[in-house]
Amino acid sequence: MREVRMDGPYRPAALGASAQGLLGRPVDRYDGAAKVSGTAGYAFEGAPEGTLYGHVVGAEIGAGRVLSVDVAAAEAMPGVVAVIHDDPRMPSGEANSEHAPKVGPADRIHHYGQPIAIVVAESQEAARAAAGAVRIDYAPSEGRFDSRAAEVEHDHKLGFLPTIRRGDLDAALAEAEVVFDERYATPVHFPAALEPHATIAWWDGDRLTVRASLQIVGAARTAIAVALDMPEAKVRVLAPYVGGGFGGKTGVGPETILAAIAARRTGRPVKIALPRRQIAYLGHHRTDTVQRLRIGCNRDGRISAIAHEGVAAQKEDRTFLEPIPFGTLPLYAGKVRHFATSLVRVDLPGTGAVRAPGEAIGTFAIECAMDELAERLGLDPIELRRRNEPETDPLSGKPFSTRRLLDCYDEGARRFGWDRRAATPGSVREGEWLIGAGMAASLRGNFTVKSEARVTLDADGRAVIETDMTDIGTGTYTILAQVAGEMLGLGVDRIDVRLGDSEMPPSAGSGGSFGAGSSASAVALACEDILAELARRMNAAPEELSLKDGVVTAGGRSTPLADLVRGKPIVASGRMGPGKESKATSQASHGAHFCEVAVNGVTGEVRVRRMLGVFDVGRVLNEKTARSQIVGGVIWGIAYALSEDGVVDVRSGRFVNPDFGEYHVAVNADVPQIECHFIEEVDDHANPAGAKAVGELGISGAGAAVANAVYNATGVRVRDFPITLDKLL
Ligand code: MCN
Ligand code: MOS
Repeated sequence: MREVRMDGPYRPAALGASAQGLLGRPVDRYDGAAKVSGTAGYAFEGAPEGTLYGHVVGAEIGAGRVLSVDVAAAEAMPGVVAVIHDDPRMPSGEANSEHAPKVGPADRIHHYGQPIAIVVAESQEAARAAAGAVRIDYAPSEGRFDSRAAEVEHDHKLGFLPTIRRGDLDAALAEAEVVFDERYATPVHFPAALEPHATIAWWDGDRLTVRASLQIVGAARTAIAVALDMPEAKVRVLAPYVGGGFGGKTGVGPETILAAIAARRTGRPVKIALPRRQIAYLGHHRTDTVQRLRIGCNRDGRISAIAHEGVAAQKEDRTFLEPIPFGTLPLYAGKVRHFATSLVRVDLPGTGAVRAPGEAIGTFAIECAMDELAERLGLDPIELRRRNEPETDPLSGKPFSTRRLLDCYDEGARRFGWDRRAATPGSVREGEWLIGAGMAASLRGNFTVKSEARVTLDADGRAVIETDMTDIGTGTYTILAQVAGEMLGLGVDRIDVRLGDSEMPPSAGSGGSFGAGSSASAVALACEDILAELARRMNAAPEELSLKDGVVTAGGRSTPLADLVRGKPIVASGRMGPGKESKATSQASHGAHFCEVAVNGVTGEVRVRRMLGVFDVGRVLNEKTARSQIVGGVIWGIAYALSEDGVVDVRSGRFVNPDFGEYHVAVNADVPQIECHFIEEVDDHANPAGAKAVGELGISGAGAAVANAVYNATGVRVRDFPITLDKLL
């Protein structure tokens, strides 16, 4: 086992050498053919013989108690095998590593849609039909469904981002020559992954296997074991292919626990895929927010004080809290700094991590505020940002590991043609269309998370990579093959990547945009160990070794890799974890978004015409998949700015629009050409792969760039998102 903790910068020599030029290349997806040909086994597919179908019966009130459950009529329906509502471990909600689910008969209703029973039948249709025949009597009570009306708690212990109060804000604002103070609001957002939350569960004696759609296999195994009160060693979790998660699958949905309960009760495998409208209630969503942004500066725009405060909602038994000002923390200079997220308790489904928790919606406030402030000061928005670019982390004083934000502004401005933007809002017209341009900074914190991988080099000169890491559409399969191929001198067709199985070495999982850097590093370290062993077999020093196309050369001698392996495969493991360096440096990925919109002067319709961004993400592991990640994030930004709007019926605690018919994610017609460029600087402080966060970077700031462009086009500043046409007229 080669273990490296990031106690200092570290770069494996074979990555530095880049002898194959493979890492970073826009290699096609390793799993692409399997996906497009329908042979990739997603959670709901390829069930064992005799698998039954489950359908969850959810509460039809938002708060109160269950008085009685009558399953007789449902049980009598054709094809029904069991209707379960009395299992002592019935989950009332989602489980995750920070939170064991509430267990026990679900007689108290915490939110609309909470699982009350599960119907198991021979077909999906039979299960669903019988679910409608389960009769439940309720005693409803008053619920807290309106987050804007609920009591605000400032003093709470929720979330990972504590309240930060540095310096005397009131005094600093009183002294400032210019004071900016505005409020912004964002609505509920659903993660909206295309693949529904789905599980197949089966038992072999007292051993449980679940194949589920989830992001973090190891944490899921723990959560399942806790929920079912069984030893972790007896739970196996498989997630080889995941059709998107976007944070919504970081935990374990109640459907997974229910499938396991139903499989135990019936003695047969059970599978459940949640219908779209149930996902909103049984999964989590992003809280709506109200945010206040205060900035004090002098007439030159030099910031002396910055305060970003917000209110986020959560249900009673969960500990997550959207870290609203997270992205603002290291973005701009300024001595006095206040950051806080207050809490409102609501009787709605839980809020949780959705792509870029904090930054995705916090950047609406800070990046629109910077745009507004620039205009008040008569400064170009990029110039205002430039004047406030900190040299070290403005909160901790730590050096940045790498930070190329100014370069992102410069290159973005040049490529976009920013100098042609008309500074006066509403001044460019094309017929009935008003044209505008806007920009915003992008930032996503970078985390280093313990990750392990095993690499086996076999006698055919092929390498096998194993780790419990997932590929949720991100490109994990491809980048891990590239890392091993780069270091071992093999084409990606000589590498087998096996992911998403809790029996494999534990990884960081896909979350927090730490997955690629962490798991690629673990694979790199395992490969370093293999190289050391090959060197030993060649009687050479590792640095003398060069590998290409399956041939190892050292000291003028060349040997086929397969000959060196001879019969017995070489097996090596790598483990990477955070260390002193991770704490000593301030780490984030950065970028700059540029946007051009056309707003119809008659109808208020907004069309995004062009988006362009330049990003600093450390080493780019695969130019194609990294670009896809950014483009995906930018599309989210467009939708957050213009259409995504989860509406709560505050009388009932129901969502008004929990499906794709009514909850409007951006579709092709909403999305223009998106350009994405990288400024590459390998970040040796971050992890051995030198790679920083990408998955959640594209969304950060993208919506604000759209909002700022809409303002530039129209002169109308909308601070209550999304910017629907009624708000522009
Ligand atoms: N990458 C790269 N160079 C880097 C870093 C990453 O080329 N320096 C590319 C790789 O293809 C890598 C991908 O970007 O597989 C994402 O890497 P990373 O930023 O480390 O993110 P994770 O692997 O941890 O993936 C999770 C992240 C998160 S937290 C959310 S939310 C999100 C996201 O990725 N959900 C997604 N992107 C998503 N993309 C898809 N298609 N589906 C989701 O559900
Ligand atoms: Mo991403 S919201 O951290 O899974």
